[in-house]
Amino acid sequence: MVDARPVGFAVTEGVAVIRIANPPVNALSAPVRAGLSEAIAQASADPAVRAIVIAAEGRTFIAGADISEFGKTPVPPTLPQVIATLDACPKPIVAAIGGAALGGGLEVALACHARVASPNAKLGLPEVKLGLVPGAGGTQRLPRLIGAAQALPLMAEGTAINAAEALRLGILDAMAEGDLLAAARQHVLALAEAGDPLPRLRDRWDRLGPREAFEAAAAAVLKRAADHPAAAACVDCVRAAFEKSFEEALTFERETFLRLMQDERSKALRHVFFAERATAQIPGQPRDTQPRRIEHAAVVGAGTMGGGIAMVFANAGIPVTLIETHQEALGRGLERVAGTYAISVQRGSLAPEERDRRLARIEGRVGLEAAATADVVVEAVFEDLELKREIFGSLDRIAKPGALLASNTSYLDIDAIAQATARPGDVLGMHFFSPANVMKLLEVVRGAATTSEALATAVELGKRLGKVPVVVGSCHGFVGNRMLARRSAQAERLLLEGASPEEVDAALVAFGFRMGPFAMIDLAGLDIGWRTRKATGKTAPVADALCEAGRLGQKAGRGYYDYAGGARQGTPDPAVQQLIERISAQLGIPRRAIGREEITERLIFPMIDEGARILEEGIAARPGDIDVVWLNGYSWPAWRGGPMYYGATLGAAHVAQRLAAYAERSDDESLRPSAALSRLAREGLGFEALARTAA
Ligand code: T1G
Repeated sequence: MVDARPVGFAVTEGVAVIRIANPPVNALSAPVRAGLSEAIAQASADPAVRAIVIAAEGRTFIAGADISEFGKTPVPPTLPQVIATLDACPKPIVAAIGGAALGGGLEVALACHARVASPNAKLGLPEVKLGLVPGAGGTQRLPRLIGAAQALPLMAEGTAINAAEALRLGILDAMAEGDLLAAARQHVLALAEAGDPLPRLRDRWDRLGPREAFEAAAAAVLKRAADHPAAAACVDCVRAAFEKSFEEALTFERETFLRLMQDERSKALRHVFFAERATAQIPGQPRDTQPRRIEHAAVVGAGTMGGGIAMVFANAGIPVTLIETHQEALGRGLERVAGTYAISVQRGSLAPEERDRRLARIEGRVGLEAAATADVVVEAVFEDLELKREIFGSLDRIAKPGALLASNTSYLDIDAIAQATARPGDVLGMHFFSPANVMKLLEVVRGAATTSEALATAVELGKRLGKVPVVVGSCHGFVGNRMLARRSAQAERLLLEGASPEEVDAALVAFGFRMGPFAMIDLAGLDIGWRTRKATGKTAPVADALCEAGRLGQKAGRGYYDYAGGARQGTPDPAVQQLIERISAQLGIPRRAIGREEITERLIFPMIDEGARILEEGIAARPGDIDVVWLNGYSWPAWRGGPMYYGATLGAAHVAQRLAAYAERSDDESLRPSAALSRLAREGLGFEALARTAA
């Protein structure tokens, strides 16, 4: 009978096993910290106990501090207090690490005298991903175990390493091939019998390694951490190991941790952590819905997207049939896939034998009949509704019963596609983002008839493919592209009113994006948007004029910018400025100098307004889902939390007021705040209020 408390205690043959059981990931919540502290004191005082093992139930060791407690009043004992108890224990303690030992979980293990792990263990200090530094001794103990120069990058990047690497580095003392607990007991008894003074990391100043090596590692971190205060703070904490006593350095680390805890970036990153996990809860879905088993996939269309999607399945170990209508198109598609893998092999990011295994999982076939045995079929053909309806009509006849039928369409009506079949319940959108084998976001688009089981299958499959699946409703552009359209419209409008492409791009880069809208369009190619606008009867005067002038972007050597000599970095082109000014004049739009604040707000605030409409229409279930879409599909800066999180920090009233002012100033009705946003502003409500109203 497992003790109801989150920490169990049992003594057998002189070894006290302290067992943490706090599902799902043994986070160090207040009850766990209290239980751990009591158990260590009990074991220390018990004369029958010669040695101690700390173990954990379930699939992880300890996933770290309980992030849901952050920002609340700390409940003693704090983790540093628990770790101080461990550190003061007069009896040998070994950590038995099965699964993940992350953050505070690794810090607990580092305070033990030794660490034994199973081969599947993962160890790391990921606090920096939450905008924090390790706050319970990690910045002092890890450098005293493996050297400061090796420890710093691990915590500054927050990467998790596997057990083999941890053993090689010296974080682990032994690997348990079989019974982990037995191996840990054996190790700790050997420590007890040796009778030597117990190894204490606090005393291993000698293991820090050369200061110069640390400073070189620090310089490398600081070069990459330009706008990442937590990574820079890791440098300061580890440097303290060279300059302060252990206790003083621990105090410095704790002060740094608590300061960063209050930082807006950390709050945003903690929001992202939970928002990304909340997307797995599909709105209105019975939690016990069982996803179907996917063992074989088919992808229809061997173009750029189809080939990329086939790679996603192959990379996840799922055999996939890549289907085309003609052999030559299929051949081109397969060559493109092989070429993409070859680049990864050349870069050293993919071993040749793994490349071969993945390629072997991709079978090229001509004709839709090849989809007959697939458990999931992803259509990735040209963005033409009639063509897609025709394909789904055929798939309805060919695909096996229960197969998931998905379209990769980026904006077309899923219901119209589903109605081409007699099984609309099995039809949904799986909108991958280009390049499909790289981008994390997967919009799972639910049709009116899509069943819960089909949705659960697509979400489960998305996670298995290494994607971040977000369930969205069907409308033009779903969530991401629908909000992008608002930003793109304003980007074009700002050009016509007097801003230059480089001023617009610079504003978004200063906001935190890696690239501005025009550099991004030049990279992707102006013809993609041009084709969509022509198909939907829309216009964008500047973009259309550039396309008509053959300025299709980097691939054409010029777009919004000039890429003379095949340059990757575009340079402003006076011809573009003249073209813009000419169109402004033709449209009778007066030009003026536009400041950065206005540019930034006119790019970002319409997206927030569109997000409010999306919530009210029920196209997204939660504001956080919209944030996850933009973080994983459009490189929204994670330390700003996402468009809806950012909007919430400003308040709906502020956003609405600014939009109304810009609408007046620019005489642009598209800037006027929507009814949804105006209601929130009037009633002083948060964006989640809209999600509740859209049942
Ligand atoms: N605190 C609270 N809840 C957590 C949690 C945590 N540390 N980690 C996971 N969860 C929840 C998560 O929200 C989800 O809940 C469920 O557990 C399953 O998570 C002092 C201060 C361990 C690799 O950053 O990386 O220690 O949605 O879906 O895919 O220096 O969870 O089911 O309700 O991710 O199997 C540092 C974060 C904290 C590790 C497992 N630790 N967690 O992955 O499950 S800061 C981390 C993970 C710290 C100290 C500092 C992963 C995992 P729900 P999941 P998974």
